[in-house]
This record gives sequence, structure tokens and C-alpha cells, in this order.
Amino acid sequence: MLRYWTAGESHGKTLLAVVDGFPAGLELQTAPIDRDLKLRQGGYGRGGRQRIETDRVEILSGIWKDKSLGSPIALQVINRDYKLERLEDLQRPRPGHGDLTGSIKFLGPIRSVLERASARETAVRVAAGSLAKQLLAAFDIQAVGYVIELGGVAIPPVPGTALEHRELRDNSAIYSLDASRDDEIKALIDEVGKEGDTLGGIVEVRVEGLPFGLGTHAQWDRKLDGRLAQAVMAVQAIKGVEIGLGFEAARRRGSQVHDPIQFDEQQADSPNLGYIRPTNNAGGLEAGMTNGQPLVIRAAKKPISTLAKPLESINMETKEPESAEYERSDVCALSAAAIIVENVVAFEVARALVEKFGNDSIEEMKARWELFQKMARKR
Ligand code: EPS
Repeated sequence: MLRYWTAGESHGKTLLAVVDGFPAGLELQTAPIDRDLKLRQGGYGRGGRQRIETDRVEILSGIWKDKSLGSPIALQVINRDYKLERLEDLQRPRPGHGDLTGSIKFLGPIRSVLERASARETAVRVAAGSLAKQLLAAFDIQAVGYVIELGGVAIPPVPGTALEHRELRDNSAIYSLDASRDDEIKALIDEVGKEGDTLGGIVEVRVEGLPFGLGTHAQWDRKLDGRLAQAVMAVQAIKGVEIGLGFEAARRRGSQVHDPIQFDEQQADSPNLGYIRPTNNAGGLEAGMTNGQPLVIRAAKKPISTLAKPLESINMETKEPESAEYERSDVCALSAAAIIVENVVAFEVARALVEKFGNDSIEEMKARWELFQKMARKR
């Protein structure tokens, strides 16, 4: 089993992820992880914290001569803005944050909850996902996330491969696939920021090169669509997840939803084994398993809950009405969410990959992948 946990507070000493069950023998690089960390810090609308931090990963264990050992891999991203011991508590909980509920649940200070609830923790989730992407890349599986809607303004995705999408995304200040819309969206973020407000939106992740049969129909907690939904929903501020057509499928007739099955001998050697679908409304998943088509998943992110023009709240001591607390924050972190969701999706796909092909060594995984493709081609 491939899994990970994280530790660390937003203004604590460091952020850590322990990745367990990563196969042995894969050459690992820190540069692609650092690139993802930098992307996560970027995007138009980010706040002052990102000018303090220069997130970089350190691989603390599980590696020897640049190759994975098969033992747990500890990843570290140090917080430059370490000041937790000096910070005071908050008295006026921010609506939309974990402040009120967390301080009641744990019978403790708001600070103790907000420090861990903060989206700062996604830095090490990105590091873990980025490591998983190096495993996926060994099988020519590519994941890419981008913004498709911001503050109610649609920026529709364009057709293309994952590599083409990544290039387009990396050329956009918003991380959409259409940089010609950047100025319009930046103006919107500026305007909303001046009003002391925040913006959310929708990101999409596509994963290409997937074989048949990752995940299973056989048990609810091993269905890949369910696991992806959990991983994505567990990203801070995500309030909705859809796969393929998603909610739109509910509005259409069956004939307008399900993807016809065709066969193209020319593609028999690719991971889809030659089975092609003229549409991909299922988003690459049927019965909780990958079906050889690209995986397409979207996530809706609510606007950041720390508002410069705060909403109504109460003072926890006096119970009198007062404006919510304001701490330095971002107007919009949707671009970061495109990177975060890309990486948490990649981790779940990698987890399903090792479940199917084993996680002792990369060499054995590759042999089993080849064998499966050969056997499946005979079906
Ligand atoms: C974040 C770091 C945080 C916030 C943001 C995400 O830094 P600070 O709280 O020191 O300004 O910019 O956190 C939140 C949106 C939140 O709600 O806590 C980061 O690195 O992503």
C-alpha cells in the first residue's frame, strides 16, 4: 500500500510528509518537486506570505545514491515564516474557517486549530504528489491541473495532450489554458481585492496514459472514483468534486451520457489496448476502475475565508457581536489549487497503480505492467 501523512503548522518550524510504500529502485529528483512547490506558491492573487517563503523540498530518508530504497520517504519543506511561539490567539472566529468549530471541539485556542487547518499544509501534500508523479512518469502517465473558471468567469479548457496543457498552463498567470484571458481575470481579482473580498473557482485535472483496471468495482472503499473524491475533497476549501460530465450527466438522457465503444487496431499497443471512445463523459472511470481513457476530475474551491473586510462574528470572551479577525491572507489562491489538486490526484492514481502492479520494486512493477498489457490484448 502506498500512503502518506503530513505534519506541521502554518507558522511552525517545518512541514513534513512521510510517504510509505514507495517502490524501490526509482531514480528520484528534487528539481521537479521544487518546480511544483514554486508553482503552488504562485498564481495571481496570492498574499504576502509567498514573498517570504521560497519553498524547497528536502528528502530526509528512503533514498540512496539518488534511488528510492523501498523504505519510508520523509519529505521536508521548511517554513521561513516560523513564528508560532510568538503568535497570540484570536478572539473573533472567521466564518468559513475552522476557528469556531475547532476551538469548541478541542476545548482550546483558535490558534491551535487554524495553524493546522491552514492551506499552508498543502505544500507538503504537493511534495508527496510530485514524488508520486515521478513514479507515474516511469509508466508514461502524466497528470496536469489547470483553472477552468474563476469568480464565476469560465475559461474553457482547450483540446490537447497533457504536455501541451502543461505548457499552456505555465504560460498563464492564472494557470488557465488561455493566457489571452489573463488580463481580464487579473482585473477582476484586483477589483475584488480592493473591496476586501476574495474569490474561488473551479480547477480541472486530466491524467493521461492510464491503463485499464486501476481501482476496482469489488468493494466500495477501493473504488478509484470514491478515493479520488476523498483526496480532492480533503484539500482545504474544496466544496465540490465531479468526474467526467459530473452533475451535468444527471440532466441528460442515457444516450447522451454514455460513451460508445469502438476498436482501432492501430492503437492496440497503447494503454487503451485499441479500445477508443468517441466521447469521454465518464471521465475515464467506469465502475470505480480506469477504462483506458484520460481521467478527468474537477474541483470547486470556495473563496478564501479570511476577508480583509471581515464578516460578522462574535468575541468568544464577551459573546458580543464583533467583526471577524483579519490576518494577512490571499485574495485568490485558485491557481495554487490547480497544482494541489493535480498532485493529490496523482498520488491516488499512483496508489492504485502500485495496488495493481505491486510496490516492491520498479523493475517488478514494469514487468507486471508489460505482462498485464500482453494478457489483456488477448481478451
Ligand atoms: C498559505 C499560507 C498562508 C496563507 C494561506 C495559504 O500564509 P499566512 O497565513 O502566513 O499568510 O497565505 O492560508 C490560507 C488561505 C488559510 O486559510 O490559512 C500557503 O502557503 O498556501
